[in-house]
Amino acid sequence: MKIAIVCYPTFGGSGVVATELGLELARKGHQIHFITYSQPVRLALLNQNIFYHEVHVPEYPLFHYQPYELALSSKLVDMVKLHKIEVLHVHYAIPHAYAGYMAKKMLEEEGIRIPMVTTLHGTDITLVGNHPFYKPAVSFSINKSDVVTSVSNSLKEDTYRLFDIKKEIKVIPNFIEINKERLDVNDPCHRSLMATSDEKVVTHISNFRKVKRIDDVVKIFFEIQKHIPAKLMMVGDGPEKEKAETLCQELGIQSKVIFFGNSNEIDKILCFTDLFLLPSETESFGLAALEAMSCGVPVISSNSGGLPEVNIDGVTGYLSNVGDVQDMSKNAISILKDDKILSQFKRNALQEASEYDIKKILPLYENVYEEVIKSY
Ligand code: GMT
Repeated sequence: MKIAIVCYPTFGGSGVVATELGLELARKGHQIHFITYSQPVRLALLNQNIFYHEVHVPEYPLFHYQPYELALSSKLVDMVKLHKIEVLHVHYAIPHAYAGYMAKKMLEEEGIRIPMVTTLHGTDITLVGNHPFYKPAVSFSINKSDVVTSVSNSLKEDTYRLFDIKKEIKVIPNFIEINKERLDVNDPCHRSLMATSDEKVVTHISNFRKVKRIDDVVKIFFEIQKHIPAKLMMVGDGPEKEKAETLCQELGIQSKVIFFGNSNEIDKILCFTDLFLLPSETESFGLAALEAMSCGVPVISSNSGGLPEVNIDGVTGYLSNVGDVQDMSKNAISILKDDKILSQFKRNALQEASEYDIKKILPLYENVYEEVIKSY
């Protein structure tokens, strides 16, 4: 199939999911066209099945805001015609579903009919999309999509609760490549660079936005290190990072906390991680938690949104109410203090992650494309 993928090319989960999906589809022989404003961060390789078409938005002083949706929908029209693309798959409703629908309508004027699959990722529904300024346009473009998928049951329910949606929403969970060569054989895990042999390694990875409750990450670690020798790896970048650094200084733990910034090598950090922290306010799925679990790392998380679907309480880690730093700390310590318990949680995490193996999830998307193309 010839598939166009529209996504945010950044480190955010939706962009990562869209890119990994495209790469795997290309490996299976489908022709994948990424259409976005810069090359997706995980798209290192362009090959005969992978194309990248950049959306340019020319600066013009008249515009206070440059019209990205217009440029994107025009680019979609051009690329569909040029490459005979059969289906549009847009990730993240805002503004991609809206621009995709406009492209569909423009193509229809020229006698070309093309279906659009929209995948909802989370903040496009629960935070941004729900804002009254966007809501009518988001409802409209979801209802106008030919197929709507969401990455968890929780997000599906939120979408029905928050919007007037008449379409069926199909849940296709996020995925992970389970058996991939994570580390270079000549460059194995560098745990000793980060921690001494008696120290446990705790990691958090995110875009450091408010919704991730970065303060809670630091406070949980503060409690852990009182009882267990430990280091905290903070991976990612965003608006809350500076505050987190200040909090570490105030608590006197700055020497135990390493801030990495954005990284394309999270496997190299997860390989020596003992515990992952994700105390988010809300999380439609929690891809970072799944990535940790796929490296055999148990998770301490909040119980909000789709997290309970991924992190199984008492099995792959523990769940607590949002903001309950005390409970999260207690649970973290209970896992880290005993190597036998820690090993069991690590095994469980890896086993549960295998349920989300890309090999199992990819055919679900392929079915969606095949069915919708057939129905057109
Ligand atoms: O987590 C973020 O803030 C980024 C956001 C995105 O759209 O890139 O992530 C959302 O989509 C991910 C991939 O489907 C999910 O794993 C995240 O849980 C979801 N984030 C939220 O719901 C806050």
